[in-house]
Amino acid sequence: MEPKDTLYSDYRERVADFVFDDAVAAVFDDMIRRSVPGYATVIAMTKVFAEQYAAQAGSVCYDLGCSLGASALAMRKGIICPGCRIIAVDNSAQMVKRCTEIVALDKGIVPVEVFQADIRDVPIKKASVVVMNFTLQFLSPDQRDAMIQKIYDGLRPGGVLLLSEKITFEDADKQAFETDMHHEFKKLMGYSDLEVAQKRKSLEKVLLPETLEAHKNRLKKSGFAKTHLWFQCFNFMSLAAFKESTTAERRKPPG
Ligand code: GEK
Repeated sequence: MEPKDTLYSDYRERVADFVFDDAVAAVFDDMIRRSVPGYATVIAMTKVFAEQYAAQAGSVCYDLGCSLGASALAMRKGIICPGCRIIAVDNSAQMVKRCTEIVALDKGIVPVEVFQADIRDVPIKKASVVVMNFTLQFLSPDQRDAMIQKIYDGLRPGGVLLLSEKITFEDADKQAFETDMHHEFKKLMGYSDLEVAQKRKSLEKVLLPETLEAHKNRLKKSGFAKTHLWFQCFNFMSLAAFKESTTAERRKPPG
C-alpha cells in the first residue's frame, strides 16, 4: 500500500516553498488523490482519450510533468493503435526515479520512456495525445504561452491536448466558495485544518492558478480549433483542446 501523506501534519514555525523532493515522491499518490477532487476521474479518462485520439500509427503520446506516471500508464492501457509510444517527463529526479520503477512493474506493452528534463526544453514531435495533468500551473505565467504554442506545433492534425489545472475565479464570492469547498474536500479526505493551512502556504508562490478563460484564450491564440471543458470539480478542471483535422485524420472509426 502507498504510504500516507502526513508531511504537513506537525506544526512548522516556518513553512518553506513546496518542492517535489524525496519526501513528496514517497507519498505522492496518496497526496494527489486526497488533494485534487476528481483526480481519479481525470486519470481514468486519460485512458479513454488515448484510446480515441492516439489513432495515428507511429505517433507519440506525451505525459508532461509525469510525477509517478499515472497519466502515462493510463494512456498505455488505452492505446490500441500500433506503433505508438509514450514519453513521460518530469524535472524532479526523485519523481523520475520512482516513476521509472513503477513503469517497469507495469505489464503494458506500449513502449514508455521516462526521463528527467524540464518540459520547457523537451521537443514535442509527431504527437497525437499530449497530457499535462496539473503541471502548467507550476510554470511561471510568462512561460505558459510558449509552452502551449510548442505543444500545438508538435501535435499532428487530429491530435488532442489534455490540460488539467487548478483554477481561480474573477468573482470574489465564487472564488471564496470554491476555495472553501476544496478545503472541505481535503478535510473529508482526512487532512486536518493545520495540514490544509500549511500546505496552502507552501504552495502560495509555487502553484499559480489562472482563470478558465485565461486558459481558453491561450489555447485559442495558439491555434487550437476547439476546446471543451470536459471536467470540473470546484477549482479543478480539465480541458480537451483539439488541433483541427480532416475527418479521416480525426479519430478511430466508431464501433
Ligand atoms: C499526475 N501529472 O499524476 N518540467 C518538468 N516537470 C515539472 C516542471 C517542469 N518545468 N514543473 C513541475 N514539474 C501528474 C501530476 S504534479 C501536480 C503532476 C501536483 C513536475 C513536478 O516535478 C511534479 O512531479 C509535476 O510536475 C506536477 O497526473 O503536484 O499538483
